Amino acid sequence: MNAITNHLPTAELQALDAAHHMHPFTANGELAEKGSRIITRATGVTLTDSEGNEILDAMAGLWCVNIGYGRDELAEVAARQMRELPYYNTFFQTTHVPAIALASKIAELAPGDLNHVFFAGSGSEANDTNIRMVRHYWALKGKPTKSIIISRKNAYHGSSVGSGSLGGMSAMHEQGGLPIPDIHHINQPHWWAEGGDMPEEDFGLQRAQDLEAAILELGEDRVAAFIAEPIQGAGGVIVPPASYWPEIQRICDKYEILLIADEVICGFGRTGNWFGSETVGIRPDIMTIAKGLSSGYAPIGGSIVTDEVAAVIGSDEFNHGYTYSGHPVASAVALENLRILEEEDVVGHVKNVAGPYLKEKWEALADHPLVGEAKIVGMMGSIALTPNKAARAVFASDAGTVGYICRERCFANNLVMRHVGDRMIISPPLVIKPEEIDVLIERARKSLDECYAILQEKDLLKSA
Ligand code: PXG
Repeated sequence: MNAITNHLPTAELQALDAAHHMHPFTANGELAEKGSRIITRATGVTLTDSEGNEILDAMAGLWCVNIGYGRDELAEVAARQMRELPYYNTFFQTTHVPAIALASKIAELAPGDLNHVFFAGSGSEANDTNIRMVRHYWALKGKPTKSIIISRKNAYHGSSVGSGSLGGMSAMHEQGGLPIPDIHHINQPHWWAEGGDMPEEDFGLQRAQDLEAAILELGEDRVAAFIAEPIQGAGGVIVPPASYWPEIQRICDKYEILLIADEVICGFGRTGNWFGSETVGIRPDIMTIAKGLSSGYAPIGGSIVTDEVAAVIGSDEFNHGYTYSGHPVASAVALENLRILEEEDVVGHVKNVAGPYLKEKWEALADHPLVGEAKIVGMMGSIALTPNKAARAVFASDAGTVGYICRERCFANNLVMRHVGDRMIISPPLVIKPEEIDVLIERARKSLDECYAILQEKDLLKSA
């Protein structure tokens, strides 16, 4: 351990943080009491905190540091771009080289005729763009009544008023007057939690057909689009049954509903292909991108749209845009990130090396007494904690109580593994090496053992 000394002592930093810094998705009172963990530097898959602890980051920050930490090339590019042109906008018929280069590169990487990019500063902003774009698209096609966007319960599409409305998180809808009008949520394809006695594939089909039922109920002439993550991330890494996506595609085709794939987490290699849409076999009209686009080194997001959508939107002035749409420094950094992903065949590493290796070890966790199912696609995995595997039981304690205990054990064992309710999730940097995967699994198993012992001690191993 090498303590970092070029900053104030941890306790002083924590006091200042508690006094002045409002954290996202955090009970700020609780945090002030406990003191936040302060991350000071990182390299590869390893974070260092203000006390010199070295922590394996199995979440790649917030699902975003695809190429790993500490790549100097990105810092060099950012510095060069800041010197040359730190800012200019892309409004009113102007543009600049980094935005041009990045848009062309994305068009080359994206499947099919997804050839046009509208830039934003984040995934939330990009999804807000999508709401306005799909509604405007149908208005331009002479069908202004088509304004409803169908999404799913427990989806995450961002935190702004628009994207938070698209998302299906009830705890978010309870605050600040969400959702906005004309957003409709259908059930998610979460077999473990909601599948009951149905075989998994039948359930997947049924949940896809909920889309058709919603379209028929709302009226085909009212529905503009369906939005979904190819594999739900923040909802708990929920891998849909194989029957789900082909049926969704059929329904979107049949009723001419625009399909928006939210690739903010799945995009840029995480599922073993460049895009999650390729992994699940769909042909979206629009893709939302962010996170892995720059590996989190700079804030940038966007919407990739097909030739047809771009032609319709381009037939009029689209009164929409952000000061930082296509920001030159963020664009240059993203472009360098894509160069590394491509030249170092990071996507191939996920598909052929790290992915299969992690899958084998991850799925073996299902033999742990606390683990019900272990699901994984590429570099996104989840395990369901349960007091009774055979019954797929949930704990008698409030949802998240056990997950939180497990997460605390992970943290104590220098592993960042998140919990969503009583589901544990990982999403490590794509460049993780087999020997680092061994460390990840060893720490995860140790944390599960410790969690199990705590549950026994506190008599929490009871089913609801
Ligand atoms: N779509 C998806 C699928 C996401 O996962 C967003 C959109 C919004 O992106 P921005 O860049 O606006 O945050 C996300 C973001 C979590 C967590 O707790 C997940 C996200 C963000 C913050 C926390 O898992 N995903």
